[in-house]
Amino acid sequence: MTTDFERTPGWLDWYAGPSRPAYRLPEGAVDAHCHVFGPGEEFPYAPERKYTPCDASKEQLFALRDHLGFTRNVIVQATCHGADNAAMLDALRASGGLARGVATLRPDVTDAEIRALHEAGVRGVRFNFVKRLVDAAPQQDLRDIAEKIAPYGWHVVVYFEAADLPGLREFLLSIPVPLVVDHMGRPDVTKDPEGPEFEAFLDFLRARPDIWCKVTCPERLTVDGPPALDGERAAYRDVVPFARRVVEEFPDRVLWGTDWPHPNLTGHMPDDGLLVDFVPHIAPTPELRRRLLVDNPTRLYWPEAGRTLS
Ligand code: 0GY
Repeated sequence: MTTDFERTPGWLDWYAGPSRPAYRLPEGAVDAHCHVFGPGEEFPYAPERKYTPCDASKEQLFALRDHLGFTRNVIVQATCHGADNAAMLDALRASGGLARGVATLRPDVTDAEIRALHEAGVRGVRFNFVKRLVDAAPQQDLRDIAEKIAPYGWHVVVYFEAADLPGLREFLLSIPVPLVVDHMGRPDVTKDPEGPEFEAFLDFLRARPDIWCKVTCPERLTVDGPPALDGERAAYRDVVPFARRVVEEFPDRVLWGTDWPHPNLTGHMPDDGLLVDFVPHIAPTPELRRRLLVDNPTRLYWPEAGRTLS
């Protein structure tokens, strides 16, 4: 076990000074998947964590939001903070209503605690099934949590890898609230985007009209590596056909976010400006981009404001 002051070996610092995207984000765009980490001295990392990140504060996140041209953030609880949502809540409170949150809960959470989280801006709970990040939770615990959040209109964010979908599919489809899938269920992008594995994922999205998908994390999924600055700020090309299929088939149920500060990347740390430039490659029309970046996340996280929010 590492201490708060020893980072996991191989961990890279987040990319300071990202470029300004060539693609100009539409007014009201939401970064619908990002994190805050610590600072560890104020918000200690969880004893059960599988990695220790570098600190990544709310001030740094809000500065990135403004630099890239986003209006709002959805801050997702990461496993290194376990079920202690304090750092995320602190960021929500400091955001002046410009951030919503996704929490991690224990099954014994009380209704009063959920109500307080809702008032602070939490709108979802995350179930993480990625084995390198968490020990498996009993499905009954997850069912209990889903039932407790249902009256608040929250959704469940699920993070799993493509190989685990067949075993999880039935359980996930039985969860009685909307689902949001992180990072397209982590497809193996060396496989055919029209092949059986990704088709099984699309079939999962087709199974219920309230399953949403984050078409995020080309920097995690790529095997070709980061884009070369070849004059057109090239996208993560091997990931594009996967994300584009999802955007085109489910234009009203897709979300996008940076995943800043990119936990657990050891190969390369992405330039968030270049990540934003991935978006026009996967959402090729202004209408698709408006839905992906503005309408869909606003409907899910700020439904009271609808499209009048600017
Ligand atoms: C992500 C991805 C990762 C980490 C976590 O909660 C987490 O620690 O989700 C990952 O390592 O793939 O979206 O933050």
